[in-house]
Amino acid sequence: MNTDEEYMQRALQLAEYGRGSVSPNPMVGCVLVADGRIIGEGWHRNYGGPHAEVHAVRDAIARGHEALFPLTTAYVTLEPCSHYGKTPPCAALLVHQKITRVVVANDDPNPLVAGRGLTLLRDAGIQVERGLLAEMGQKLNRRFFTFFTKKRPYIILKWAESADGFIAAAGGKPVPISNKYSTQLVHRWRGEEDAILVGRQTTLSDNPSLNVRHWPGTNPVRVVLDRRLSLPQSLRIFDASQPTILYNYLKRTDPPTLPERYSNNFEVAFSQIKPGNDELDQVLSDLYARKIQSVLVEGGTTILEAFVKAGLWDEIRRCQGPMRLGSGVKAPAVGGTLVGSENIDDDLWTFYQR
Ligand code: AOF
Ligand code: ZN
Repeated sequence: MNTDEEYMQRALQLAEYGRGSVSPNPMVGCVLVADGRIIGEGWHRNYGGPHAEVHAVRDAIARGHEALFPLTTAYVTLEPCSHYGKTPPCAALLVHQKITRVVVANDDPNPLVAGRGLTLLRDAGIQVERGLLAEMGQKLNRRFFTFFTKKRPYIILKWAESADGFIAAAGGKPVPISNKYSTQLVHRWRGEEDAILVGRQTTLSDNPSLNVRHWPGTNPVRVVLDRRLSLPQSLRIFDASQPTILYNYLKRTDPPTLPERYSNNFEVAFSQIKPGNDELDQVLSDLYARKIQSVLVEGGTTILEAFVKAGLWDEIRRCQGPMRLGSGVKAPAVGGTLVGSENIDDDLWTFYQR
């Protein structure tokens, strides 16, 4: 006989199998238990596909355990949904199958659900318990939860600095600071987030592609702050190989009325912001409206510092390379709580959370 906690742990483990294929949906797992044993298991496998509860119910039926449903507790990592989305409501399914008790880790912050799933269950006389291993569930779907509760993408700041704390040489000249294994890691991270953001100066001096090359993965949306639209079209960000949004003061235009120099480039979208102290908020609100759940901020210092100062970040991933530069552009100061560190060859990575 296992405890509620152990079953929820199993549900969280199942949820994890959805990583990489369910976004922007959350990873969700479900375990059905009757008579002290697991009669069915499931997880949300891919975006647009059946939810965790549906897979678990089907699994139990396939194993011939349908008759046990009136004795069953469902352990679900997220509040069962109440809406007709790409699939019918999971809460209705559990009611229909006469499940007697439902234990959830987290409430669903999606306004389409937001408590209605639990109400639907309770109204049908099902015993509902919330918050079991809630912290683990929060961590698992931290992008999803941040997006809906803070109405902005989950923000990860990432940079590499020299052993003596410089992010670039004097004059902003880029110098390779981290090793090739760190680069590979960064490319993996790029594939894990919806968007990647850089400023004008970095775009001009590094001419970055902002894509995923050294690891399998999906390219993120490129987000570039180019207030006066002064970046030359010869830069890689204009190569139309992946969606790119340019935040600027000048115009919000979309094809086919793009300015002449961008006219062949339909992957570039323009989004207007107004000059002011809240420019980052404006950018983040627009990204939220575009349903971008997470953003990796890759620099440069001015942008990174602006995010740090405004308290607009959720994670910092800092790489310290072995060499000393002696002078140059100071790296931003880290904040928050140190949550881990890792040596990758001669690079030291430290991870912070707010
Ligand atoms: C559940 N079980 O396994 C998941 C849920 O577009 P849809 O129909 O797939 O709905 C997506 C929303 O449903 C998602 O934003 C979240 O609120 C909820 N996800 N709910 O009961 C699941 N993945
Ligand atoms: Zn559902």
